[in-house]
Amino acid sequence: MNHRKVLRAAVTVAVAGALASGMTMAMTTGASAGTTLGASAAEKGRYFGAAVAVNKLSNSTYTTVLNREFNSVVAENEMKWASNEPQQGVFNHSSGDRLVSHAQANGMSVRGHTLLWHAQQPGWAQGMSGSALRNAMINHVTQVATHYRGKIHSWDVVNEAFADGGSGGRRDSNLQRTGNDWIEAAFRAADAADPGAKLCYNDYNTDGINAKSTGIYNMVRDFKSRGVPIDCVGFQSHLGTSLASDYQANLQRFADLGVDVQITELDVMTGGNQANIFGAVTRACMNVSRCTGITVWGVRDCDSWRGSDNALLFDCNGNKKAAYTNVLNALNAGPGIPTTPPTTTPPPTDPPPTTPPPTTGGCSASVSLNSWNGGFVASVKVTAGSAGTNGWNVSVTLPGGASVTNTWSATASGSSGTVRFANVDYNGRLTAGQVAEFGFQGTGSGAGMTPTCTAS
Ligand code: G2I
Repeated sequence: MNHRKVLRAAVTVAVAGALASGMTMAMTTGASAGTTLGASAAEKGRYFGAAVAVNKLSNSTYTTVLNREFNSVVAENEMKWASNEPQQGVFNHSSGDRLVSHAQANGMSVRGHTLLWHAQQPGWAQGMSGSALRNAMINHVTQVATHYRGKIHSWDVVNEAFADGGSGGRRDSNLQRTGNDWIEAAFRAADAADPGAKLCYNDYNTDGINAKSTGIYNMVRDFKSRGVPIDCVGFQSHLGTSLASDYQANLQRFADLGVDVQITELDVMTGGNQANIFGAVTRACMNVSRCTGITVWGVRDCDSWRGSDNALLFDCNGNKKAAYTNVLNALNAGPGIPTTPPTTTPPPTDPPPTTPPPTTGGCSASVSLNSWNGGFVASVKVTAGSAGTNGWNVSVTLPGGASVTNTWSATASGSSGTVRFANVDYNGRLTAGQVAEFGFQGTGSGAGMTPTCTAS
């Protein structure tokens, strides 16, 4: 995470500026008000981001505002399925990589948007169904999350899967028709591919307590109770001329389920209330300690998908609007995220492995499966015994007819029958009791696999 880096940079600049102007530095303990959105949010332990159209990074008005004001970015379109897997199995990450490089060079964190969505799918996927689509979808999640592993603060793993209106149920889509478990399968695959990223569910028309947000709330509660790896919920917040009075209460009820909440695509229709609504949304986030950041959906009014709505914080020349001032003031006035006190007990661990770790030497391995009709993703945990490991090998015998189609965080020898997985460079050396994770995807059934582990 780069927030601390940004904060340090901002503080250094402020001190240097004060000295240069001959001011006497009064080292008071009062909170110093930040002067940009990113620095002010960072002072409160949060990020403030913008959606970026990568081809605009060559526009200097655009980039000046982006680099000065924001400490987080998200690709407006370039990390969507149609953009980065235009043909099945052929990945093109060039635009997304460009954004990640820009972010890294400027101390910004990156939100990933989005691994799976019913819209902006490549043509080849639109025409698929059943287990072929389920396999393609899991492969997409795995490959993209693996490509960006370690570089993404939060992924929108699934976008807009709930229906509008009063049903509170799922939206019909080709993905939904592969089975209701497609969302949890996606989260499990993303978790296996990039265990360090926060994994979010993201949607719109969830700006208060309503049937749609309650449907999502129930899904998140269910996921948390069953150990499906979900870390955050994104509230897009494409807003009109008023804000639901229970906007903050809605964020809070999700936070109370044990997930972070993020405002992910904020923009507000122009008019008398625009500045007030921007301020109110920012205050609501600041008042929820698990609201970890805000992203606006574009930099300047004329960058917005909402065209003549003038829905953003800067005009087309890059000048700050009244809405900007309200947001900055709300960031500076808001409470910070409480810092977590140092823990003396280790954090809760995942369910115990099926094979208990050996008490001396060696290593043990356990597998958890996420299956669907015709395929599966296996997540394997390797636990070092009391002597630690320099390297490890895990052997798994697949049921007849099953085969491994891809592997992450390990190297596979063979693809059917007994398959041997060896550590890769970065996860072979484990201290006693330390755990490494790897995964593989397969076709057929993965039921009943019992891994055995040998250490070197
Ligand atoms: O619709 C607003 C947002 C709602 N939530 C999910 C977001 O991913 C979504 O973003 C918008 C982009 O801002 C638009 O820029 O998603 C649209 C697609 O549904 C994006 O529009 C597309 C156009 O439809 C394409 O014709 C165009 O080629 O942008 C593409 C790239 O400019």
